[in-house]
Amino acid sequence: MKKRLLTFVLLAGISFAVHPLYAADQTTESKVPVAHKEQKDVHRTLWGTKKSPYVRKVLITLEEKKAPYKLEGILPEKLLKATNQKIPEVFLKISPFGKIPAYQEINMTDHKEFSITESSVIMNYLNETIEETPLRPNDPKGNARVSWFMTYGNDVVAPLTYKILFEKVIKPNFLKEKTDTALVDNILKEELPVVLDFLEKTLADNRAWIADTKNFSLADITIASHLITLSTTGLNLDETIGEKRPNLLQYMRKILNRPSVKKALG
Ligand SMILES: N[C@@H](CCC(=O)N[C@@H](CS)C(=O)NCC(=O)O)C(=O)O
Repeated sequence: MKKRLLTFVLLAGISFAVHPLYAADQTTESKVPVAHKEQKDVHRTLWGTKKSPYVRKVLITLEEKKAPYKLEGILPEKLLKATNQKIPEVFLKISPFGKIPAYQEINMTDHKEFSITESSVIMNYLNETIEETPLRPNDPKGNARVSWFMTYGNDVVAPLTYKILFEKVIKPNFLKEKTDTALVDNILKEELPVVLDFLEKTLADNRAWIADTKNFSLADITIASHLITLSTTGLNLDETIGEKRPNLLQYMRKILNRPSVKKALG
């Protein structure tokens, strides 16, 4: 019964999670005023593990922003419980549902604390409050495309890649349950190819970045973070994408070579 509840909650988490041909006058500045001074003396802590695709999204964002931060290693509450580990009270304060990632910052000037969960919310907050390397374009259309691909990544890509992670890694290693290999095979043969074909078609349109922005954006971080999950489950990412999707292959290689991504994965 306990196991069933845990499985349900984890799967519910999935559904929560679940996306330079640009106008010449595109600037890379965020329209949202940046709280420069306020953000200078801020201590940031990210709670989670590098193995989580949602934590990965925030880690890459922090690295792109060149923002100092501390990664406080922790598993989600459900997995801590399943493995009889202590759940720090402070973690539940900043992450009321015990999910990761959870983000916390302390302003060292006035000692005020702020915390928030939900990977996309954290990413947007970091982008709005840290001036370095804007990760959303300034024009409304480009910005809307970034939001669209972030949503597609979280609502369509992640439920598939996370299910594979759940079956191949979480179930055998944490829940002591067997992998449903038929389910994984079906995702790999039937469901994932539809997503990969869509991404290939999108990139074949001669665009450098998934949301057709001039620069790397939160959309790229979202899509790539969820696809990288495949390699953390023991699959070969290149082989899974396949030679018949050359644009997606090249796109993922380009992203995997970014220092921010290397650091987030390292
Ligand atoms: N929508 C959330 C999803 C986060 C999420 O589901 N994280 C997983 C770990 S990868 C988790 O904490 N699962 C435990 C749970 O669902 O209780 C986000 O984007 O941050």
